[in-house]
Amino acid sequence: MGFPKNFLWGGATAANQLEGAYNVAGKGLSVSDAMPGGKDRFKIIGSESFDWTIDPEKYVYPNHKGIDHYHHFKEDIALFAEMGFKCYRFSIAWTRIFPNGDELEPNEAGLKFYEELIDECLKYNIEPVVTISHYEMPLHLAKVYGGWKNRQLVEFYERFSDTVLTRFHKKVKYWMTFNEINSSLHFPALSQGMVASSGANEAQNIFQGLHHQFVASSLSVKKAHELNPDIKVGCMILYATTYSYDCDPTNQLASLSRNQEFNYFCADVQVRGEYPHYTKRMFKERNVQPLEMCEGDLTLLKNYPVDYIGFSYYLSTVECITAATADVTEGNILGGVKNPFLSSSEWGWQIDPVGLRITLNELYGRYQKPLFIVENGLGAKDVVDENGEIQDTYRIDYLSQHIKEMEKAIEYDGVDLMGYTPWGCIDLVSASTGEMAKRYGFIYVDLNDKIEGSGKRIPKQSFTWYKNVIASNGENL
Ligand code: BGP
Repeated sequence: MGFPKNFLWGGATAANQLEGAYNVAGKGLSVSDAMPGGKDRFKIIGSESFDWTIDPEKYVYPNHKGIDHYHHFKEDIALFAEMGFKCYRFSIAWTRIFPNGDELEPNEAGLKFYEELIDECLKYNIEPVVTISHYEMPLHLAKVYGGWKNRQLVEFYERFSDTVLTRFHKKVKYWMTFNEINSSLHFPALSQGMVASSGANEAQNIFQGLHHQFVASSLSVKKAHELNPDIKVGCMILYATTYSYDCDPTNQLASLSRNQEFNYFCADVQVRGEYPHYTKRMFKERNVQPLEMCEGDLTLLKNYPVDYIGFSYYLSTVECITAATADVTEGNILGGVKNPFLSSSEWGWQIDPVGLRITLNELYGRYQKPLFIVENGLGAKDVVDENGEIQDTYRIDYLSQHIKEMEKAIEYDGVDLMGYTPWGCIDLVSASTGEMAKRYGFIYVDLNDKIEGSGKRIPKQSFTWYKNVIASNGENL
């Protein structure tokens, strides 16, 4: 029993974080290409007011080189195959297909690259799982159009999405429209390419941008199903289970609101096809005026919901509004009242395997559609020992504890879980820090934060462990 026979074990990456070759074969600049590594990065991704006019070509930013997967994808996919991957989640860089985003014709060299990558996966019977847009929208669309708050983005995304769906619909069954669509509530610059317009209400822009993304996502679902009714298109939510600090009803209500607004708002629209009831409260509290919509938008959302719920899960958070002095975890990306029952990663992300079982139950109970954990993992500073090996037992512990909870959710709770693709299955540039030091992989890549080094790939201890997990369909943890 336990995991279903056809369970999709695999790993996940994103083009901007590993491909490198940022200006090769006609590729344009993306918002990620315009971001430095290190401390400055967090200021940018969390702010709507980043100055996109700084010329990224004058600097060497980490995403420009990544791990040069562009030139090493065959070697990397061979290693995934050696681990026994059933699927591989990656994204298509929008800027390889439409370098500026507003062209009418796609760049054939970009399409060809992904065709080869997909064929390489299929060669090993690895099912490709494609994210259409993962933090790599064309910089030109941010600079000139102001990002997703501009309705024109729907048309540009639709052209991009139609192009890749049309080209690859016979080879790729699983798709996702936007990576962590709700992350714009935290990182509008990275997620929506937002540029501040003077005096504008940031929340107004973010929700307007989200509406445009919802419409764009439904258009993708429509197109995909027209091309091939068997295709499954998912949403992708950044999910962080949020607990109440204590049983004070005031904190309980606050955590309920937090879960609705952060974890469910986007999924409610994308899965149920309509804006949820608490939109009223959210907009009122943030002084968001009614969104601009075109005729037919709401019908489109209703008619073309997603087929499954993809989500990332790394941590849980605590909501507390009554105690002004609650302890806080250092550097927690999602704001962090400390949970005394949990430990944290070096970056303050609170490790919570049971929270994953709770999440699976909450999501399945709410939507009754298949779930897919498309990101999970432990960022850590791995060390190569004197024998040239990486003994990442902490990562094995983290992953095995989460897999055990997944199994309970399937076996005892009856949740329909399609697959599991741990994040950064090969070391890559971190999204929040822009550095290599925060590693997630089963495969070590010999590069430092300045992307200097041999680039050599070395399987870690977790590589063999995960291979056994997959071979035993989750029995040998
Ligand atoms: C998610 C993103 C990924 C990835 C991951 C880990 O939010 O979808 O792109 O990077 O988090 O985050 P980080 O790299 O900041 O540790």
